[in-house]
Amino acid sequence: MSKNNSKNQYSADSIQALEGMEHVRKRPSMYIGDVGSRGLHHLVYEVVDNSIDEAMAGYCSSIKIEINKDSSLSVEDNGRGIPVGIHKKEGVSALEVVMTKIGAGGKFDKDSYKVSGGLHGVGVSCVNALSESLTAIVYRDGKEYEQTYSKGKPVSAVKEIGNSNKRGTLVTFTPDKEIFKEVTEFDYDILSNRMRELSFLNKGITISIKDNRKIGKDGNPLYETFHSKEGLSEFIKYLDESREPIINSIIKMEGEKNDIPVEVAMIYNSSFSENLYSYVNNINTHEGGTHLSGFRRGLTNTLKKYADSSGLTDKLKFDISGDDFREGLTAVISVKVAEPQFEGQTKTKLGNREVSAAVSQAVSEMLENYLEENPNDSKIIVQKVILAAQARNAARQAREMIQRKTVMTGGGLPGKLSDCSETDPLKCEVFLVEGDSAGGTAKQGRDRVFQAILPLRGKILNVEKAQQHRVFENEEIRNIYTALGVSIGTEEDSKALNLEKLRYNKIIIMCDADVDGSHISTLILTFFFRYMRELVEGGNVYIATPPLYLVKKGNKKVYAWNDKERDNLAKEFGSSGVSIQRYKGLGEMNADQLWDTTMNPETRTLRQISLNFDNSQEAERWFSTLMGDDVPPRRKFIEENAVYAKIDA
Ligand code: 0RA
Repeated sequence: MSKNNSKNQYSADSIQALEGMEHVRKRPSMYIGDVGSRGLHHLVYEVVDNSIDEAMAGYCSSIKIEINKDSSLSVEDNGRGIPVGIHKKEGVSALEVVMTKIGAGGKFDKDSYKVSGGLHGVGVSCVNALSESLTAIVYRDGKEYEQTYSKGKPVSAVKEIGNSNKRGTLVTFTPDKEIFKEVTEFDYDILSNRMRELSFLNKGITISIKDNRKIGKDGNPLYETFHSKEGLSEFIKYLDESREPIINSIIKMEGEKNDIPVEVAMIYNSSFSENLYSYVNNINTHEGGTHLSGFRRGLTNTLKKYADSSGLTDKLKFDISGDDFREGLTAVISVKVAEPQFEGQTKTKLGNREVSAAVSQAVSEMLENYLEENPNDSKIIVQKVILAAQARNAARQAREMIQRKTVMTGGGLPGKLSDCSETDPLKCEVFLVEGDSAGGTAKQGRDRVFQAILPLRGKILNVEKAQQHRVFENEEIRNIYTALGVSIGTEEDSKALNLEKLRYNKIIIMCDADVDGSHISTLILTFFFRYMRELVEGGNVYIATPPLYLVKKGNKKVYAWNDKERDNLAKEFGSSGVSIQRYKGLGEMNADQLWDTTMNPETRTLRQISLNFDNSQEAERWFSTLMGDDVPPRRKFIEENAVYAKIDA
């Protein structure tokens, strides 16, 4: 760099800034977590967070997201607009500072209460650094200003490009394909789910999302708009849409405790599962932390006190545990913390000690009031807790029975399991097959070295509707546990899994390719989702995809997996002499055919079931809709196989 070239006379600060931006490009994962799908979508959240901050400060009411045809993405808000005047310290426009200086964010605006922040709170400059191009447009003071950047570096100075009566900021960026090598396209569903969530967490803001790449049936681009007037209580309604509430209203509170803004909403439903969602500065704290433990403590203490004083628990012969207070509970906890410390493997566990007491106090006050004012509901809750405690006690006995049995028989495998000869679990897979007859074909067709077969009898128990002890008493389910080598439950955590002795790396659900078959797959998946979630999260659970048709002409035989493939093949084969065989069930195929189409690792297609932070909430809603209490749309969902479309990798 020539010293005489005045354009290149960077101040010490801007050299540092440049280095910061280059560091982001060198080590993107340090800033956005990863460079896969999560990281890509994280870019959007980072930009949107700035607009949310502007809304929280009271200056912005609308945020519009558009996925553009060229796969860039735009975020527009109607806030004050990022200032464009010269920044005193930096000597360039404030806009340029915000866009090119790591960690600049809105910090120079002391009044703004910046808490939303991305997962790492890195700001929009980081998005800029990771974009092959980014354009920022600011509408302010009757004017429209623009600056463009490439890989984080300004391509031009801030330019006034015209007059405007709008106010706000519009950022359009194209993620850099040199950085995001695997996934470069934004996923509408991922983004819209997050926008819905943000609208519940920040009531009053209107957030819309439009996908110009996808034209819907009405000829318009895919579009949704989210606006929540009530915030968390609407969130609860959404989460529990297909569950049946057992109390009259949603219990909620909103306020500040020790200067920490705390918002909580909860309800009890007739299900047996616990659904807690906790957020810190709008970030889903998947691993929980001090706010969540504060919530649990507040809930347990208050309900225990109430139950004891009600006399309803006098005759109980066993203790009520923390779990019992949360059976059938759906709750959302949202706190704002000025300097959050995130811990844990995925940095989604809140570590700030002071938050625990704040939430615990807030919850105790909220619940005490509610219980006092709603004696009928209070009684219902206490009775539910007692039932949960009784069921847990029964489940413990059932579990101890399994454990005893396992010890006595030296951990014997279920008689129905046809095991493989390989002993390294990493190389082994097990097929869970519907029915004994299909099980027989699979047993003949498999490679017995590394493939095991466990036939399951008919429809397995719907665990969504059953109490825990019924699940543990169920023979088919016990066979799954023993075959997989997974043991269950410790005294503290009745659903804790011990996966150390997992016997197969791949667990493959293989059912008929018809309505009944997909119902059975869904039942099995529900079991894994509720009772062996770690295996789903770990990517160990798969669904086999048997073909629907065999299209034949002479000695040409080709399989088809759907109607379109079948029709295309028929066309390709010519008009006459084509025969089409529809497989009604796995049992109709012979062993060779089953091997070729569905079991042979070289030729089969497995669908890996995936579950991560981005879709766990949706999965939760799907399973409760599909498998919970009677809801009309359920059957339709199952028939359309929608569950696969939604939760597949
Ligand atoms: C700093 C100061 C001011 C606004 C903003 C930042 C701001 C940043 C973003 C990012 C996206 N949308 C935004 N909207 C506003 C306001 C200073 C003033 O006008 O007094």
